[in-house]
Amino acid sequence: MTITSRRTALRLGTAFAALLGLGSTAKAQETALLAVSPAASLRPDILMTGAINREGLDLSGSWAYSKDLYQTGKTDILGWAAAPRAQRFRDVNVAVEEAKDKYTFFEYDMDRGPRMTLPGAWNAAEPELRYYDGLIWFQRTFDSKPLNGQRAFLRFEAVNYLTEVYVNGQKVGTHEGGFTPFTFEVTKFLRGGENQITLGVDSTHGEHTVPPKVTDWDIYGGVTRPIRLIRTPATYIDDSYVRYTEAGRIVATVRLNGPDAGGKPVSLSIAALKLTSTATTDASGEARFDLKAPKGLKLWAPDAPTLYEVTLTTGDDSLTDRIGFRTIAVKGTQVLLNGQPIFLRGICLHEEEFGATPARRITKDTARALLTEVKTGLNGNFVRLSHYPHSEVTTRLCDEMGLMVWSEIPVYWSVGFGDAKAFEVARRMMAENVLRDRNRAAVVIWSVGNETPSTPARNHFMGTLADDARAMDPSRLISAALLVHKKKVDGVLEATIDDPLVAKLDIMSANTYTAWYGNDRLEDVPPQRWKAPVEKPLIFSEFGADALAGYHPDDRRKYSEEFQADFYRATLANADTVPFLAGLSPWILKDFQTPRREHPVYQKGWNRKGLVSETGVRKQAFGVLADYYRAKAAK
Ligand code: GCB
Repeated sequence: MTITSRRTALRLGTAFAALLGLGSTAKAQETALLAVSPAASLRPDILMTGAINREGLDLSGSWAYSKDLYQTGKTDILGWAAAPRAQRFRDVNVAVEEAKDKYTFFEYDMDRGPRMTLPGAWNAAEPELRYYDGLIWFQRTFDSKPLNGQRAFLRFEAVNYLTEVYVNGQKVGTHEGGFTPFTFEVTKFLRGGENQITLGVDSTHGEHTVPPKVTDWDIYGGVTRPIRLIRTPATYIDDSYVRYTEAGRIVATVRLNGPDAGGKPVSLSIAALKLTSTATTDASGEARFDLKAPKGLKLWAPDAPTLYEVTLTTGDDSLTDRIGFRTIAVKGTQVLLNGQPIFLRGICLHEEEFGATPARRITKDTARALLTEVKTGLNGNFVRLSHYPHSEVTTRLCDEMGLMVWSEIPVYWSVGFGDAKAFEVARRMMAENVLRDRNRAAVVIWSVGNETPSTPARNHFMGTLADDARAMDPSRLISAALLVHKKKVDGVLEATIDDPLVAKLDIMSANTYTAWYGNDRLEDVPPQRWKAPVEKPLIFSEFGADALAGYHPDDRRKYSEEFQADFYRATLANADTVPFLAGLSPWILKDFQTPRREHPVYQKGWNRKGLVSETGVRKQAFGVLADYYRAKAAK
């Protein structure tokens, strides 16, 4: 399929599925809508919100690994249980066992196998793993001191995609989803001294997964974010949700986990505001605070991203977080931050650090390098963290640096909208994302997905996600990057947002590539008309054109820096004509890796729509957008 026909297909909704050979699936989806379990059932038993601020044993470093493309460590031939000789998670020393008896043999040995440094996607670890898409086992040991009544947890910030966790040969749990944190209690699995941890990580995607198999980004399989062993008292603070309301109040919900969770005092204090309060948990372990915000409180905003240290204490457990207070709302076609209209001067970002061989190694430094280009380079105040939850390091840095965030889950293109498994996975992912980041002032928008064809099944699926997000966090806005219908009326392009999902959204967002995909030309872009059925703000959630850094042919053709700059000029001129436009997040800050893009001259495995190259070289369009945002900021 050509790119043009893909675009057309996307615009035609179900026709897209037909083109991908999914016609019958799409039809089946039309018939029955999936049952919706209560949102409360999506909440993991253990959340450990803010775990990043707890002390812990960091398991980053060298791990043994074993490739297992045919999943022999999980199942043997004909679907039988895996043969013990292939079970990588066993708590044995293979060489010692082999030495005992000449008939004993194994078909793996983690100790004598290769090693990889984690965290970091495996793509970049070894040339032979560049496009590996399957199961890999990881193993290491760590020491644990006696727990003496404490509890122990393994906290995973993200593993892509399906993870089985074993401690000392015993299965601890399974998690699906490549971008959200999960925590397993391992109190009863640990022993004093040396312990072994094994992970089976399967990167494959298919009809039940979120995202689906085909995306426009790299595989990035493996352990992409840190893993830590965390200890807590028997009863500890598992979750907190602290926010500022339009009525000028600081409202918080704190949830304890443990044998003494009910009827226990919890204190909340913000030393810089001289604010301290105590509340007692109810029988379910939840304490609520509703306090008048002191006069001196400085609200968080991109120009002044004030954060306060908020400390929660109960019994022997105490947790401090840096939290900003602000409100976000829509009024008519405007977005209001702290009650004032604000234009979102943004850009999209994939989770990929600068460099020729990225591995999704997001540290404070690699995240800062990207975000500084947005904040000071482009004069931005907003990032769309597409198309999945990015590292907590990034959202916390956005809090610090003053960048509003659009946070999204990978409900992307042809997810199985009629598939109960995909529905459950997506809903859990949304819960894990919202519950992780609802204390981040920077996060202003939860997005329920990107470029999905409108069908009853999809509207139900994504509408439920919008309801879920609102139920868990009524203090933020909901959006989704939508497809728009375009046609020429009297020779002028008309783009209409007529997606029924809009009813569930606070902000309409449109991905628009007029004059890149399709047959339209640059001169068609500035006069393009935008129509919407309702009075809501619109964001251009994507627009962009590929350009190879350093490519300057005389005729300003596609793939040249000049074409990309002209494309930006044309689309920004069009943006200026849309009265209900409240923001922009063009596609994209940096060129990024994707197996979809294999033009041997211009792409070579990279989507070139970055305003900077993979190594950070700015293209001409960077300056066009930076000037536009500078002028917007001055207004
Ligand atoms: C889109 C997708 C994004 C792609 C981009 C492109 O609409 O949302 O994931 O990478 O277009 O470059 O085509």
